[in-house]
Amino acid sequence: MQLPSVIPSEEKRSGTQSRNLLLFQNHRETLDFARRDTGDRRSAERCLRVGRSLNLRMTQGSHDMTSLDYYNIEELLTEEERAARDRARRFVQEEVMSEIVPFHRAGKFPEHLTPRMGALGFYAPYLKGIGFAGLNYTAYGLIMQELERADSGLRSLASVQGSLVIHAIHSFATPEQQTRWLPGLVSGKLIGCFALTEHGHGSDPGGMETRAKRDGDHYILNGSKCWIGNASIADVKVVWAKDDDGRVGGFVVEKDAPGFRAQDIEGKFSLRMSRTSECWFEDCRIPAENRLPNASGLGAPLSCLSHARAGIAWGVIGAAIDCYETALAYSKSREQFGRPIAGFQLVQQKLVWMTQEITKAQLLALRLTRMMEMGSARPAQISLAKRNNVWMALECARKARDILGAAGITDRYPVIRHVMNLETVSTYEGTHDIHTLIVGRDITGINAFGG
Ligand code: TGC
Ligand code: FAD
Repeated sequence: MQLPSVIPSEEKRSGTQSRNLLLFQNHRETLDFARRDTGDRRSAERCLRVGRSLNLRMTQGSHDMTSLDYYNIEELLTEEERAARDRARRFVQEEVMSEIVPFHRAGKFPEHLTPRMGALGFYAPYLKGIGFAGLNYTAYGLIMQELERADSGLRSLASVQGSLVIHAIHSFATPEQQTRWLPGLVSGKLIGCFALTEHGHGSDPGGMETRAKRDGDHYILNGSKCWIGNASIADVKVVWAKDDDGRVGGFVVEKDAPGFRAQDIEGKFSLRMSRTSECWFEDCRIPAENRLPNASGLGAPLSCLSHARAGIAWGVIGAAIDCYETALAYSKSREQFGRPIAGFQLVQQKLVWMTQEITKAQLLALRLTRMMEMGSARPAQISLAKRNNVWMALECARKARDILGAAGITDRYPVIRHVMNLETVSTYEGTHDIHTLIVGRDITGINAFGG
C-alpha cells in the first residue's frame, strides 16, 4: 500500500509540472541537508552546493517552450524578437531554474549568472553601439518576461544593471566616462547600483537630502540611501544627490571610495534572491570628473526609470504566466469530490480571469514597446502599463496560490515565491498608487501629489 505524501505519485511528468516536481526533489534533499545542519552559518552555503549538484538532473530533457498566448501574439513578433526571447527562455531553463529554490531559500543571488547575462547581451539590450545587443524595445521586454518567469530577482538584476545604471551612463556621461565604465558593466564583470531612494524619501525622490558639495577637484557627498539593489557590492554606484545649486545630479561613487559604508537589509520575505542595501555617505570624497555632466534635474533619474518600468510591464507577464500554467496543470491533476478541481466552475472562473488579464497585459505591453520604438510613448503611458501589469500579475499569483490549496504555500511550486516577489515589484519603481496619480495628473491636468 502506498502511503500518502505531499508529492502526489500520480503527478504527470510533463511541462511545468515535471519542472516543479524535479525542483521539489531538489528542495527535499536541500531541506534534509539543512535539517541535519541547523543553526550553522555555513549551512546556507551548503544548501546552495547541494542545489547546484542536483542541477544537471533537473535540466536534462526539460525543454518546454510552450507559453500562454491566447490571442496568438506570436504572429505580431518579428524573427529577431522571437529569437531574443527564445535565447532568454533557454538560458532560464538550462542554467537558472535549478538554482532558484536553493538560492531563494538561502537569500542569495547566484552571482555567477551576472557575467553570464552580460555575455548573453541582457543588459539594456535596446541600446545601440559597441558591446550592446542593439535590439528593439519589444525584444528587450520579451527578455525581461523570460527572466521574471524564473524570478523577479533575476529580472531586477538586469533592470538595475541595464535600464538604470548602464542607461544612466549611456545617456548622461562623457565619452571618456563611458569608455571607463560601460564595457565592464555591459559584460557583467562590474556590478552597478542606482541609488535614488533615501530613508526619508521614497515616492518623493525630489525631496532627497543627500548633498554633493564641490571642493576643488572633488565632490564631497553626505547623506544616505536605502533599499538599493547591490549597493554593498557595487563597483559603480550611480548616486543621485543635490549639488550646491540644489539641483539633482548624478555622481559615480566607485568601490572603496572613502566615506562610503553599506549594509545589506536582512529579513526580507520578498525578492529574497536580490541583495538590497542601505548605505551612507560621510564626507565621501569622489573626483569631480565622476559627475555625470549631462544629468541635470530629477528628470534624469526618472528617464532611466521609464525604461526600467517598461521592462517591468513585460517582465511581470512572465511571472503571471508561470503562475497560470502551474495552477492549470495542478487543477487538472488534483481531484476532490471525485473529479479534477479544474472541472469546477469557480476554479474555471479563476483560470479564465488569468487568461483574460494576461492576454490584455500582453497586448498593452506590446503596444507600449511599439510606441517606444516609434518614439511616441509618454512617461504616463509607461506608468499605466507598469501599474496595470504588476497588479494583474499579483492578482494572478494570488488566484493561483488559492487554486493550489495548501500545496500553494510551499516552494515546491513557484507560485508563493512569485506572490512574495510581486509585492516588491508593486512597490518599487513607483508604487501602484504613485502611478495612479501620474496617470491621474496626465488625464486631468491637475497635480494630486503633495505640496
Ligand atoms: P515632476 O515635476 O513630476 O518631475 C520632475 C521632472 O522630471 C520630469 N519627469 C520625467 N522625465 C522623464 N521620464 C519620466 N518618467 C519623468 N517623470 C517626470 C518632469 O517633466 C520634470 O521635468 P522638469 O524639466 O520640469 O524639471 O516631479 P515630482 O517631484 O512631482 O515627481 C513626482 C513623481 C511621483 C512623478 C516621481 O517622483 C516618481 O516617479 N516617484 C516614484 C519614485 C520611484 O519610482 N522611485 C524608484 C527608485 S529606483 C527603484 O525602485 C529601482 S528598483 C529596480 C529593480 O530592482 O527592478
Ligand atoms: P513611501 O513613499 O513611504 O510610500 C508608502 C505608502 O504611501 C505607499 O503605499 C505609497 O503609495 C503611499 N504614498 C506615498 N505618497 C503618496 C501620495 N502622494 N498619495 C498617495 N499615496 C502615497 N530604490 C532605488 O533607488 N534603487 C534601487 O535599486 C531600489 N531597489 C529596491 C529593491 C527593493 C526590494 C525594494 C522593496 C525597494 C527598492 N527601491 C529602490 C526603493 C523603492 O523604489 C521605494 O521603496 C519606492 O519608491 C517606495 O518608497 P517607500 O518605500 O519609501 O514608500
